[in-house]
Amino acid sequence: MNANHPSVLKFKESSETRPQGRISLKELKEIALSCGADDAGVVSIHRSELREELPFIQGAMPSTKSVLCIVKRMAQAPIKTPARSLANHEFHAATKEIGEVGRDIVERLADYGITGLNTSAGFPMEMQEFPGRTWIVSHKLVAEAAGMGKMGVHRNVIHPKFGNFILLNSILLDCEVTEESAPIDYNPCLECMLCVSVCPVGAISKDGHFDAVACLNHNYREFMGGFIDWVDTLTESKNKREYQDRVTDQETASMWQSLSTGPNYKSAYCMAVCPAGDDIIGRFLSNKPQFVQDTVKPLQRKVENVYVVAGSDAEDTVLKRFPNKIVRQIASGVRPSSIQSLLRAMPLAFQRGKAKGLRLELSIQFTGEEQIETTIRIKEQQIEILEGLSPASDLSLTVDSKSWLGFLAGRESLPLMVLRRKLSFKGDLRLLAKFGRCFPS
Ligand code: B12
Ligand code: SF4
Repeated sequence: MNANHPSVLKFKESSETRPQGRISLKELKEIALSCGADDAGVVSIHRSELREELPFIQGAMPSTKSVLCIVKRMAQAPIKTPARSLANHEFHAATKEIGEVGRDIVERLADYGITGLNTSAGFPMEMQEFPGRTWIVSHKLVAEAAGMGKMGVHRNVIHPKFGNFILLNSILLDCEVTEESAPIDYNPCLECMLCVSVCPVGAISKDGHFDAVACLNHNYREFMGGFIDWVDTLTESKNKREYQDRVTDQETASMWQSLSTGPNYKSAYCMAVCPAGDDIIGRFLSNKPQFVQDTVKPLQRKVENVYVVAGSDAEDTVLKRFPNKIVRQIASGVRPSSIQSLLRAMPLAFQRGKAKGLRLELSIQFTGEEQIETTIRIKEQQIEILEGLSPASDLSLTVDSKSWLGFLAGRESLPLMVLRRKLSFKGDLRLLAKFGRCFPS
């Protein structure tokens, strides 16, 4: 390198006036608010709450030392109305806005000699990881650590003042901040269970269990797995008539709308009815029956398509609790691309309603491309994925990993796999059907 290069000389001369890459919490918050955030907090990446996020944060920007969480309020009325086109308009507008707020903050921080990486509020995400973790940083975990609220029964973060009518974004910073934000010392969630009562697919349970796959299948019908399933349906249909038997014109037009204007959610009812937060709670506390009448009932009574996988807990919920809604059976479109991702996804796909009274242990030795030994235990409507092979299992399989993924995707059959020596077993193979009922897809 030429030590007398003009750029090198200029850099050396500026050592006195150059910004030092330091900032206080107060300054950082002021910048965030002046750029349009409604609230903000900052935490070090070494905070215990972010332990599991650390590799992903450092993967995106290795020099990260702290993370700034920004909050953007959303308008309540469009989210509460049964007209989902208006809710979607609000979600898209607020997502765009919070992304731009993040960009502006990053630009301002450059004046302090600080590098910031504005992560994505929603999409785009790292789709090569699908159906695994596609997001870079979990905004909800950063928000909780940075004192921006707590997750309620419905798993959305509830801000103490704005309630759950907020979107979140995280900005990775290459500087330490003189002082950190602290978590709030109570949960704004009132445990009123209105979110439980309104979710059309029963994704939210009183005991805190969240059926993410049920939400994904219905709410995200026109994104990700839902889109894959639509493409499968389109390509599998022999002709126009068969396609029209499976997909209504309204559904095709809705898919066009999602592709052209941004993906449209089908629900978000849990967010619509949540009365928590200082700015929201008044209307609920002053007249609860009226609040339910105005906010909850119109969503429960709405006649609409609800997308569920056949044999899922979600299907049972719609049939039992929402006879006015129309059950549309779909496939999840989620096909694990490796045994590792399959094992990670199993607890998410597990339908505890279908596991009632079931006590089963299955051990599988995967061979070939992915050599993994695992035992899957279903007991008391819970699932456990253990390392290694248990000798006490009800059924033991030895199976070629690639063939097993092919079987799950509907490309391979069990009898042929046995004939071709891709699968051998000890125990009653019929138990697989009982096991499979807990994972409808
Ligand atoms: C994955 C994801 C989803 C998934 C899973 C939801 C969830 N509870 O995590 C699905 C597709 C179901 C979803 C739906 C919605 N989401 Co979302 N989503 C995310 C995302 C990308 C990551 C969430 C996360 O951190 N999960 C991990 C942990 C912290 O969450 P958890 O609840 O403890 O864990 C559960 C799930 O994550 C699940 N899980 C674990 N691994 C995986 C992997 C996959 C592929 C899936 C699907 C689920 C899953 O298992 C856990 C136990 O049930 C964030 C954006 C981001 N980059 O952070 C937005 C985010 C959480 N979503 C948001 C919103 C607004 C929604 C919807 C309202 C969208 C809509 N308009 O309908 C619904 C609400 C559903 C609900 N009640 O949670 C907001 C929430 C704002 C707030 N106030 O908290 C976020 C923060 C986006 C943003 N920029 O503001 N979402
Ligand atoms: S609707 Fe009620 S139970 Fe659900 S998150 Fe909000 S306050 Fe908590």
